[in-house]
Formats: sequence, C-alpha cells, structure tokens
Amino acid sequence: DRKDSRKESPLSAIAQAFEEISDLINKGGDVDDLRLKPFCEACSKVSVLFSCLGIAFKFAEMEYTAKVGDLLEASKKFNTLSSVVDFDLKNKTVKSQGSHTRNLRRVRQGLDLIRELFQNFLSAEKYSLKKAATTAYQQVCAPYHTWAVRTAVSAGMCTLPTREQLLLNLNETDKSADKEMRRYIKASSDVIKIIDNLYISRGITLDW
Ligand code: 1PZ
Repeated sequence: DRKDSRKESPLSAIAQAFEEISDLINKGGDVDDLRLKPFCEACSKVSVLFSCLGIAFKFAEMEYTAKVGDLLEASKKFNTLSSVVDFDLKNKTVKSQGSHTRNLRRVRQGLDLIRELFQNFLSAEKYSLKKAATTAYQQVCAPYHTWAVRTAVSAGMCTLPTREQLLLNLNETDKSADKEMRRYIKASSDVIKIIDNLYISRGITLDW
C-alpha cells in the first residue's frame, strides 16, 4: 500500500540510514567516533540520488562511489573512523592523494553538499534544483576543486532536472520530500560534526 511504498522511497532510505548512524552517536555513547563499516553502508545509499540527476553527473557518481568503496575496503582493517585518521597521521599520509583520510574528507564533503542542497531546496524561495545545487556546490565543494572540475560541474548544472521532475524521479511529493530531507539534514549534521572533530582534535585543519 501507499505507506509501504513511501517507506521504501530512496530519500527515506537515505534519511533512515543516517538516522541510524546518528542514533549510535547520540544514544550509544559513541560521542566522538563512528564505526567505519556502518558509516560506509549509509554513504553508499546516497548513490541512488545520482540516477535522478542525469548522465552529466556520472563522473561525480564514479568519484563518490570510488571513495566510499575505498573506505569500505579499509573497514576490513580499520574498525572506526578514528583509527583510519590515526593510521594516516602516523604515516604522514593524511592529505596524500588516495589516502583513506583524504577520501573520508571528500566523502564528508559529498554528504555536506547534499545537506546544503536539501536545505536550499526546502527554503522558502523555492529555488530551482539548478540554483539550489549551484549554491550548495559553491559553498561546500568549489573552494577545494580545480578550475577544470568547477567548469565541468557548472556545465553539468545546466542539465539538472526541474524541481518537479526531481520529485517525480524520487517518488516524492513536496510534502513528503520536505519531511525526508529534513530528517537527512538533521542526522547528517551530527555525522559531519563527528568527522570534523576527528580532524580538528588531531590538529588537522579543514581547509582542503
Ligand atoms: C541532487 C544533488 C545534486 C548535486 C550536484 C552536485 C554535483 C557535484 C559534483 C562534484 C564533482 C566532483 C568531481 C571530482 C572532484 C575531485 O577533484 C575531488 C578531489 O578528489 P581527490 O583529489 O581527493 O582524489 N573529489 C571530490 O571532491 C569528491 C567529491 C564527491 C562529491 C560528489 C557529490 C556528492 C553526492 C551528490 C549526490 C547526488
């Protein structure tokens, strides 16, 4: 029935995955760390959004999926996010191309990008998806991307569907999307905060 199909919408699956993670933080006493594997599994769920965005974001999808995949592979060896960062600190590979800690930083940016995008999407201004995504990208990712990447992304933005089409693709109404996006915004903020603290508490800046 309607209720069951709603429960299985891509957005609600994403919201639920991050709520489960943030519950571990808030209820489980895991206040300054997270287990790597469940974190990666929640991050993988975000990938369904890409199929709603069109072919222009194939590259972003591959980028994001590769980095989550690297961390999932690392979860065989590392139990928690902090052990990943500590490993790279010890090896002086925190910012090295392809290191787990660098990939974790990039995945965190992806989560934050979506959070910011949802926030713009829900704002009273009823921005187009293009405007909501462009603003989010400029704020969260663009400062750390090369000129070539920024140019490709801004070309891609012109191919994004309309708000109405996105909602159709996601199997949501305005009202249901509002609810699910808010759930994600709240839960992902907790997760992002934890990740940032892992870096800051070890003297790693967040300007990269
Ligand atoms: C409905 C959602 C619309 C969102 C549209 C936003 C599109 C953002 C496109 C980002 C393209 C990223 C291109 C690749 C950038 C790489 O240079 C960097 C640096 O990698 P490194 O040098 O460390 O190997 N990679 C990243 O920053 C990873 C970024 C992943 C973020 C992807 C989007 C997140 C999820 C969007 C959900 C649909």
